Amino acid sequence: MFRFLTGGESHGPSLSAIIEGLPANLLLDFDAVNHQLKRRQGGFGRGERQQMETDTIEVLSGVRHGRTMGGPLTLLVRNKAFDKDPQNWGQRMAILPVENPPKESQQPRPGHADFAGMMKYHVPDLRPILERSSARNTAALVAVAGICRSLLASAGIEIVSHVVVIGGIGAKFAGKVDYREIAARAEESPVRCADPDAEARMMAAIEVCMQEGTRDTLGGIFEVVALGCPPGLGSFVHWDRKLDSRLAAALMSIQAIKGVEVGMGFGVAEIPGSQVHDELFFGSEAGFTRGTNNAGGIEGGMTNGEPVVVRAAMKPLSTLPKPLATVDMETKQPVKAHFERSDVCAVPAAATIGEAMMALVLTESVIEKFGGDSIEEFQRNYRAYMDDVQERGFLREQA
Ligand code: EPS
Repeated sequence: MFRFLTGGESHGPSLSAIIEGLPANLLLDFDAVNHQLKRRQGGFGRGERQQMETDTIEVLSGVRHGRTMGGPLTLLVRNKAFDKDPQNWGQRMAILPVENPPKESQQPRPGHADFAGMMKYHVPDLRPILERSSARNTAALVAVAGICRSLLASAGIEIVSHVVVIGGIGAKFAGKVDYREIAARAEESPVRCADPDAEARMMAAIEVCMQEGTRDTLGGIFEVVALGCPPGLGSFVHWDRKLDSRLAAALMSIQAIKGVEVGMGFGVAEIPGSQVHDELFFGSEAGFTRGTNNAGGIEGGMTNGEPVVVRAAMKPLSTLPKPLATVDMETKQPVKAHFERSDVCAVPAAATIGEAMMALVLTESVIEKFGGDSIEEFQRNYRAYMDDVQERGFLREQA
């Protein structure tokens, strides 16, 4: 069984994770994990915090000579903000009691976890709520997923992403979509958008929100695609074994995500079934093929061999530079919401976090399907299954 937990606060000493259930002897690539962490920190519209951090992992257990040993992996991503500003965060986030802790905000941000969190955890200020609810924790998730990508690669799975909307400005693609090409173009784009025209307009919109008079935040939509998934990941037999249900939960768990679509998504409500479902063909060269992929690679809660396509909508960040009206939790007087600093737009970063969440779900699914205590056993099981599928006419070359 694959499982993991993360720990850590945004301004505490570090983020951490313990991962269990990866097969032994899996060769890891720590540079590749650090590259994923760097991608998460990037994107036009990110704030000052990212200039303070250079997120990298430290591995404290479970690995020997670059390979997993079968026991739990312990990972650490240090918060440089904590070390760089010990006077401030050393006091605010001290593990041991301090004599005169600095006064903290009691002015919850509409849209953030602050208000409900203060009720739920019976605390007098925002600090304990904003620290753990912060999207900073996604660095730990990206680190875990970065490790998992080595296992996914051994099962032929690659995960890419791109941004399709920022602040209402949408990318347009003509003709058949080549996801690798789109991902390569997105990787070069400051807003992770593969359409140059939309990219320019998205950046202009973010720039407007950076200006003093018009300061604001912007949301958007990103698309995450898994290429090379073997057919049959997930299952139709129970609600919690359906792959689309797991992916929706995983994507929805990212801070600020308000909607998730699989394939054609909400578009299926607009047109008749004859235009929605992906017809099946067979050719002696190509094996089974489809003309379309409106299902987003998932039918009956299982991968069908097509690219798995998921989109998520992110709301504009609720830490607003021109704060909204709120109420001081102590005095009950109307005040402006808490603001220290914020990203103007984190949609490009969220796309890479979406990749990570998909990687975590697919890791769980491939381990369920192929199992094995060692990577050798895992790959034997994978190959035996794929040989069987291929013998029955299925070729898994994907667009
Ligand atoms: C983030 C770090 C945080 C926020 C952001 C994500 O840093 P700080 O709180 O020091 O500015 O910039 O967190 C949120 C969006 C949030 O809602 O809390 C990061 O590393 O991604």
